[in-house]
Amino acid sequence: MINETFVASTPTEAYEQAEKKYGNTSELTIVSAKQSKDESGEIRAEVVFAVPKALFMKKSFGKEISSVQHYNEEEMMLDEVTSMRKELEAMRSELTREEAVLQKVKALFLKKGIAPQWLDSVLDPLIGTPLAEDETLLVSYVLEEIDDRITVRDEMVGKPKVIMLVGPTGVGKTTTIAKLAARYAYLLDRPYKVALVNLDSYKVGAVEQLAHYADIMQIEHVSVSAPEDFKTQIAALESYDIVLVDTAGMSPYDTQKFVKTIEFIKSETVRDMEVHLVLAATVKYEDMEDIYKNFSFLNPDAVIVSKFDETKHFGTLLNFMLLYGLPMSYFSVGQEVPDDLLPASKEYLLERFIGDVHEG
Ligand SMILES: Nc1nc2c(ncn2[C@@H]2O[C@H](COP(=O)(O)OP(=O)(O)OP(=O)(O)O)[C@@H](O)[C@H]2O)c(=O)[nH]1
Ligand SMILES: [Mg+2]
Repeated sequence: MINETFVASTPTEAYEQAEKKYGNTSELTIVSAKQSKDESGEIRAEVVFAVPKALFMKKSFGKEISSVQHYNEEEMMLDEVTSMRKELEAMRSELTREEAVLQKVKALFLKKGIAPQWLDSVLDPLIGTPLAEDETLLVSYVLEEIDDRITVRDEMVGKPKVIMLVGPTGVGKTTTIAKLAARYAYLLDRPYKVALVNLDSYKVGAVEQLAHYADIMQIEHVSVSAPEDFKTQIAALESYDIVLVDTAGMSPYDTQKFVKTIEFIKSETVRDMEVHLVLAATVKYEDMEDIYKNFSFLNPDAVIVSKFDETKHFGTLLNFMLLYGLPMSYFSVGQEVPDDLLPASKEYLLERFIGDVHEG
């Protein structure tokens, strides 16, 4: 309750003032009433009413004090909740947009044959960055990452060496050996002295296939049937700049004998020996791991990509390079000996891959 004093010349007038203010006086209680004379002798009546606080606030200031407070608090809270909700919605829509862009780009590269683990390793750190909001930028970024991570091995013909080609059956090892022989012997800045060694003796017709190329090119050619003879043969070819060794194509399930042969040869050979794994560009995703398992014991120095002309899709091949980090040395781009061989080039491969990616 609030004690409110009404002053008038008579108590009746004071009462009337109270009545005027509050409409009716049923909620008011008279606390006191007194009459006195002021200095000029005028009568002065003072009536004090007890007025309920809410009523007093309402009639004096237009609003009840408690409802003013409530209104403000409620309004402030409501405002806060609304703005928080707006912020959350903005964040959520940003996240869902980012997520959608990331998923779309990931799906695109997955479809092209790039492994999910590799894609995650590249895309995850980008969550929350502006790159993740723009599909075109993100695609370019992934392509640049691929470009950064694949490598090419320079053609090093400066010093004498033995180059052995290994790889699955029918990928083009013998054909590539013939192309390389022609390249080194006739097509570079100067002719190199080249010899061919055939370790492929347990395949019918293998010796003849290589001998045929050697005869046409008039290049020295020997065939080794027992691994133990290999060392002697290589030593006998010491005066040659480049000795190219053809090996038997092995199905992934038939490698034991081959493994023993090559391990023996690697440990016995005194000259520098490079091992190039021949991998067809048409390699199937499911076969990749087996191929790597079967040939990684030889620590291949590089990969020769064959049958480049037989596909438009290079994702699986790129995936192999990304996962195993091997450099590429040559691309075989057709059956023609010696023309269809190129030194490996990232631009050449990526140009084709990018074309494929943009086709969607
Ligand atoms: N289209 C195309 N065909 C190729 C390429 N390289 C090789 N070939 C063909 O693939 C087939 C097998 O080639 P080879 O060189 O005998 O393969 P290989 O790896 O020596 O085979 P094995 O000794 O049996 O393991 C032949 O018909 C070649 O002409 C290429 O780059 N593109
Ligand atoms: Mg062969």
